[in-house]
Amino acid sequence: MTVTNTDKAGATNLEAIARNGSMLRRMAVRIPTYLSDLRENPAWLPMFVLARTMPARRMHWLGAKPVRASQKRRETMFVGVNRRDVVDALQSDGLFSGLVLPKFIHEEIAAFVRCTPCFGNFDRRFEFMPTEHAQAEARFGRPLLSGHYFERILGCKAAVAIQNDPLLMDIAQHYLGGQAKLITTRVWWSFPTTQASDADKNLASLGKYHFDLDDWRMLKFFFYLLPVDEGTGPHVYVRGSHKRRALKHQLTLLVGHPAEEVLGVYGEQSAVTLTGEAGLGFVEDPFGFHMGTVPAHSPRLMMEVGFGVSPPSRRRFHGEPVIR
Ligand SMILES: O=C(O)CCC(=O)C(=O)O
Repeated sequence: MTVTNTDKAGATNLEAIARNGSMLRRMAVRIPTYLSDLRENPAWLPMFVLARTMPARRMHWLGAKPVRASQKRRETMFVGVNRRDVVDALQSDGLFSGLVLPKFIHEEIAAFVRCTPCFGNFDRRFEFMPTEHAQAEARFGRPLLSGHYFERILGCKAAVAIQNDPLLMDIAQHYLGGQAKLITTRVWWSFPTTQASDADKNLASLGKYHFDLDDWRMLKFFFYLLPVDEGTGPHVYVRGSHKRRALKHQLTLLVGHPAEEVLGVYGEQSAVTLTGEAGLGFVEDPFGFHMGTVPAHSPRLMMEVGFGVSPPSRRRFHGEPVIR
């Protein structure tokens, strides 16, 4: 069969239509959450519009306050970590990996979540035990890509101890400025599952490079609570993308962009895939491009502690979007 230029152009148009359709579906799923953020805090809108542009961000960073020396020194659970090294790496790469949780801490959280029901795909109607994921998919008749604990995780003393560890606040203040405050604490599973929809992957921030626009300046600490290898849905971060932005990634409505487009700007070698033992922690500036990947064989159990500079949103504190 001969393929003519008209056939090729037709195929390219169809691909473009399919891409745009998927892009609109990805955006549509977040709209109820955006509207709720706007109602809760009208200052969210200028942030959401402007914080994607480098000039506006730079202006905002100028408002970073100096850190006041604390009177009492509190013990951290993290051994052998130098705050200055972490902040230097964040400033140059947007990423520091090498925080290690004590064994008893990640084991206590893993034990707590194994006997606590979680909510599938961020939806409180899909409540199930994480050990019964396959049965839950059959019961609810849909793929369940994630299982969140929302506020339930505050019932676990070890998770609260991580959230309140003084080293995290110290790093956050020295990176974001003296205004740094805790804005998220969440623990969730990402499950291997087939046929998850684009909308579910988008809500779970899986499979697509994106940057976060929840605040003007943010920092996220992530901890693996079980071992993570290539098949367990590792997190990927694009080094340097937090401080250098192509114009097309500033003047865009979308926070998610295709891998070839992102890596075309920053280079394949800038993408760091974070694998490691249970307890591995890393911290990133989530304005840099990043994503989770869909686990191929084993569920991933992850904790996030996020810092920002604006008052925390009630809804977002445990990572809960608005589902319609
Ligand atoms: O699940 C992950 O590794 C990614 C999480 C993420 O993208 C986010 O919190 O913004």
